[in-house]
Amino acid sequence: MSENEQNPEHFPGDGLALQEASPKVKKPSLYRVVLLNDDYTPMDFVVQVLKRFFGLSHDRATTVMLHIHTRGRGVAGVYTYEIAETKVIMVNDYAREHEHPLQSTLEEAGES
Ligand code: TYC
Repeated sequence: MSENEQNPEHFPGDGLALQEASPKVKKPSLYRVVLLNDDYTPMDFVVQVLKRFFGLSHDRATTVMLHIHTRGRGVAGVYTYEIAETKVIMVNDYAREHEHPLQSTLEEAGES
């Protein structure tokens, strides 16, 4: 037996300054998908986009569309980066396919 183990006053680690481990997991950053107003995209089309790609009810989609129409921009949804990026691509491709100028973009929203 070592001298230490025989000593009744010995506590393992006593007197050692231990540094806390740095956190291993990070809160995921969130991103807003923002739809922009324009003069040409039909209101019905924007409502359809908000329902189809962002899962909004008809009433909620109409409210958000009118907000964008009057204020210039509005949040369609908040997601982690890869999902938000995919939504932006899908909306912009869908609008282009239908020959409407509707555009969406990403905006950092902080962490969850
Ligand atoms: N301003 C368009 C119009 O008057 C409607 C519209 C709403 C367009 C929202 C884009 O993101 C948009 N037809």
